[in-house]
Amino acid sequence: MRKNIVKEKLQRGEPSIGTWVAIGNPLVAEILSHAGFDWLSVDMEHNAIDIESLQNCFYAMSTTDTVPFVRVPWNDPQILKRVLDVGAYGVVIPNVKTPEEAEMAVQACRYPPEGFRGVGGIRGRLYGGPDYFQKANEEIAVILMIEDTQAVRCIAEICNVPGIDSLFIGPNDLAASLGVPGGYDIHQPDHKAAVSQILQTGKRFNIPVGIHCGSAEEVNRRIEEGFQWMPIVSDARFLSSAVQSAIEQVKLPSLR
Ligand code: 3PY
Ligand code: MG
Repeated sequence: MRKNIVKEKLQRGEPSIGTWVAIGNPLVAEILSHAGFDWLSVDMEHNAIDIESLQNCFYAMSTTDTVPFVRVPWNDPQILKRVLDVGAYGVVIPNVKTPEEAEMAVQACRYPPEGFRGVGGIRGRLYGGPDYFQKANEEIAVILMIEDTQAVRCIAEICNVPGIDSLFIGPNDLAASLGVPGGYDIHQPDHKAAVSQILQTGKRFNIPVGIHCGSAEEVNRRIEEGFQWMPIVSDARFLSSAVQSAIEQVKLPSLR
């Protein structure tokens, strides 16, 4: 089976970077996959992206070595089964709040005996290789999002669940659940304390931790702090900031 180079980096303690595919267009995904990211994560949680668009984005990414990840809409075994069957090499599962939810998420992504993922599908094997069924449990990365105070309170119990490849902090939902303003790179003290608690507990259990970053500067600082899995904003955000900055620099009289 094709190796999951991002999972290998996680296991070696190395950082990797990607971005969110929010637009859901295969050509956009293809352009991004040629840009040099380690992975791209198609965001089905907050965008108009269905399973067929996901598969088309995965086709586009497979013109490069960029590893195909997806953030599913929710922690739902039916959805997890389908995104894995169309070739996801990593799944990002939103808002996992308890060890029981963590266990269900991991088991939904693993074939028996480690889990209860159903056997079937075509593209996983076409992309991964003929021994997909034998090796998928080893290669597929399961990333659980920690973005609620309930999860922070039981973070050690969540880390005790076997088979988690990384935790990943959603700064905005975590801020909402703390009742503080959202954004990236939040310096509000309660938010910083929660982020630090998740990172330190992950380190104690030898589980990598990631966080969604708002800029390359933030990524660099997060790497220094020991974070390992970092999306930088999204395709939509990259597009709009490049367009805004170009328009601001044009010196047409009407735009001055
Ligand atoms: C959040 O900030 O809540 C996220 O889910 C980021 O991906
Ligand atoms: Mg979130």
